Parts: sequence; C-alpha cells; structure tokens
Amino acid sequence: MKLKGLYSSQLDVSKALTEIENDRTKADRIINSMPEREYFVIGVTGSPGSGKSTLTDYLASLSAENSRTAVVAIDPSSPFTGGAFLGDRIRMKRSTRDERVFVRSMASRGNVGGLSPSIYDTVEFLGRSGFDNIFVETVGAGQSETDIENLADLVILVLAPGLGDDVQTMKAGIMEIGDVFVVNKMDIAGASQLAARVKAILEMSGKSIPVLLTNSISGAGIEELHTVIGDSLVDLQKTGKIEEMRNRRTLYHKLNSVYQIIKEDFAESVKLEGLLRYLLEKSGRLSN
Ligand SMILES: Nc1nc2c(ncn2[C@@H]2O[C@H](COP(=O)(O)OP(=O)(O)OP(=O)(O)O)[C@@H](O)[C@H]2O)c(=O)[nH]1
Ligand SMILES: [Mg+2]
Repeated sequence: MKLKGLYSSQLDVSKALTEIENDRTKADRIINSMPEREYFVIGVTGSPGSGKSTLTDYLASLSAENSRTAVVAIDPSSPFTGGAFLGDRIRMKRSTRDERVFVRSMASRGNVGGLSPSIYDTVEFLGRSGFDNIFVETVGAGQSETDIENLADLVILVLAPGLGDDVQTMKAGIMEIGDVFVVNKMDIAGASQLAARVKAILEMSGKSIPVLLTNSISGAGIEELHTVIGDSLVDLQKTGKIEEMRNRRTLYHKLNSVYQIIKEDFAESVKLEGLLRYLLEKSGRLSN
C-alpha cells in the first residue's frame, strides 16, 4: 500500500491513531495539520453473528484492487477492561493477510450506538492519510450522535437466517438505516425466504433499496455487492448527497466533541447532576 505524506507506513498510521484515540487535543492538532481529502465511509452493520466481519473482509480485499482501503472494526467493549475483543480481527483473515488493506480494531466504549466518539477523528485521519474507501463495521443501531448513520455515506445492513432475524421482531429503527440490504449465509436454509420478506417490507414502504444474497465464505454474491456499493457511491456523489453527508459528519463530530467535554469535565459536578435531574423530571422519567 502506497501512502504519501507524513503517515506513509501502516505503522505510522497505527501509531497516530493510538494518539488520536487517547487525546482529543492531539487528535485536533494532527488532523488539522493535514490537508482535507475526499473519501467514502461505508458502514457495515446488522445482527451479531450475521457475518459482518467475514463480509467486510471480502469486500475490503475487492475494494483494495483499485482503491486505497481501510477497515475499522468496532468490537463490543469488555465491561471489565474497556478493551476490545480480538474476535473481529480473527475473522478478518483475508484483510489482515492482504497488505493493501489497513485494519484497525476499536473499542465501542459502551456507547449505545456501538461507536466510540473518537471514530470521527479516526475516519477523518484515515481519509486525510490517503485512504479512499473506509469500511466501518459495527453492531446494530442506537440513537446517539455516534450512530453509524451519522458517520457513513452508505450503510450496508447485514442479516442472516437462523438468528431469530425475523423482520417482524427486528429492532425498531434498524430497517430504516440500510441503504443496501444483504442477506448473508445464503448457503443456510431460510436465506431466500428472509430476502423475500425484506424485499416485501421495503416495497411496502415505497423504498427501492437493493437486497442481495451473499455467502461471505465462498464469496458468492460479493462481487455483485461490491458493484452495487460502487454504483451507489457514484450516484450519491452525482446528486450531492456525499457532500451533504460530509457536512453532516462534520456537524456530528462537533456535537460529539461538545458532548464529550460535558461528560468528561462536568460529569462529577453537582450542577450538571441538578440539570440532568431537572431534564429527567421534565421528561417524566423520574416519576415512573
Ligand atoms: N454458513 C455460513 N457461515 C458464515 C457466512 N459468513 C460468515 N459465516 C460464519 O458466521 C460466523 C460469524 O461471522 P462473523 O463474520 O464473525 O459475524 P459478525 O457479524 O462479524 O459477528 P459479530 O461481530 O460477533 O457480531 C463465523 O463463524 C463465520 O465463519 C456465510 O456466508 N455462510
Ligand atoms: Mg464482527
């Protein structure tokens, strides 16, 4: 992988990312010292165990054939250590072997939306370092400023049969965030039925969203998915949506920084507790 500028090796990128994750002020300094660049963020989300890591791994290798590609895998944080499990890295054998793909694991730090606040800095740094396609794997959807929706230009929602992934029982809101739907594990019974149900629901809600079947172990359907992603990104660029997303990402990055400052600097403060109590009371949550 050839990168130009200050962070020209994978090791330099890794070291800078560690600094960025640990120190917000340093993060700003590093990022502001680099010129802005255009890049795409592709979110991969969906049910636990649906094959997100295996699929992302395959996609990243395909993407690396003609674009500089990075993968950020968000692992659920261990509640005890705050660290990340190694699981996703292990399931990204192809990318970790593929020198052209840069892979980074990040802890989610217990955020409901599944993303660590420093994800915005991580992605912006990777973009400015020369990566064109940045895949971000995360579990599920929450309702916070760190949600994948606010970060990614395009969200791939991965489902699989046999996981209790019945469309009716799916977490509220999850169907809304997918720009491309994937029913992975097409080799397992029930995959095409699940895809048909998803299609029917999307049609009912008047959306024309692609629904694809894949097997991320054999690779079946993944070239097609890769093409759909590429075409969708080009469409988004033509219609000005990428620009819109970039502005939205910047806004959420800022909101998140403010939120972090409040959390870190004022969490202990009696005043903040008073304010939170007031807001809770107003929302009626304290009384029930
Ligand atoms: N049969 C079959 N198994 C698959 C397929 N894709 C992934 N798997 C297997 O499903 C299991 C989960 O795959 P992962 O890629 O770790 O799934 P994930 O969604 O990233 O899981 P979490 O990050 O833990 O939520 C692994 O044992 C994979 O080998 C597929 O297309 N078919
Ligand atoms: Mg995973």
